[in-house]
Amino acid sequence: MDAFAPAEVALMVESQQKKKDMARINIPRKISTLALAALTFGALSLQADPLVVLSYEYSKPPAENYPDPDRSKLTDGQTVSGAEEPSVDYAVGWIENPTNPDEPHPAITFDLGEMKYIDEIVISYVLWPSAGVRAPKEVRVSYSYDGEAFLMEDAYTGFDGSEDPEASLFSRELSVDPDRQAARFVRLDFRQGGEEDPNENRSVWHWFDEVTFHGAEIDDLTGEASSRIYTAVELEFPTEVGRIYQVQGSQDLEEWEDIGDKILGNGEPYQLFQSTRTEDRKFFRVLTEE
Ligand SMILES: [Ca+2]
Repeated sequence: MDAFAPAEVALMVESQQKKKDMARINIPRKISTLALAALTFGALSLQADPLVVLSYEYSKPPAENYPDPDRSKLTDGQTVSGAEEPSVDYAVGWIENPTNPDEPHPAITFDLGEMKYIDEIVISYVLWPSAGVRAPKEVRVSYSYDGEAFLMEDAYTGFDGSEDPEASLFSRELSVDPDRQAARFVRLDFRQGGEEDPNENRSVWHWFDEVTFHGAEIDDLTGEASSRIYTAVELEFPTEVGRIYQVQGSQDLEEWEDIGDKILGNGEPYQLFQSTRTEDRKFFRVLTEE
């Protein structure tokens, strides 16, 4: 049996309509500020600066003749194509047998030092087709906050293995877009391109000469990430000891929904705080029973 019969509601509203039992409140949807816009634009401009790489590790040591003993070749700003004299000395590489599917893939894990927002990763890879240095087939990118658990593996296949008429040894870039991924560690897991390789029964080289990360410090983006102002309402109504109350809300004065549980009056005013961030307007009423 419904304790709040329509007749009781009508009686209550009629008798105390202009007091506290029903509040009609028009609610603005959201408040925008110029300060928010300024923060957003400020954050976007930060993307131009590369993120600092603290260190990186290889899952599989590079080949002896194209090594990276100080683990600096991928972050020193030098590339084969950027050098006055293109040289294999700028590259770090692995030789792989495309016909052996069990051969371990080279993976490189970069440590950005702390959690950062990552918007773009630019991988510079080296091509020297006449020497068997070819584009990888794909790179699988995964992310971690602690260097242990890696999540969100995405595969990118945009490597371009076509030759360059201007040079026999050159580097080329692949840009991948993680869409503002937050991470401290990024792992690039390279897969060989045996199927498309014209010499697919021979071992092929995969060489890399630079990897850069673009994004933003998370601290710089707290304004964009968390600054929102939404409206809410605070209702208050008096209660009588032993009387039971039920707050209801409606957007059209036709359909009413209970807000929270029934309240047992204690003689003190009762306060209720309600978020209204998803609603243009809302009406409230309090039902009671004897
Ligand atoms: Ca380099």
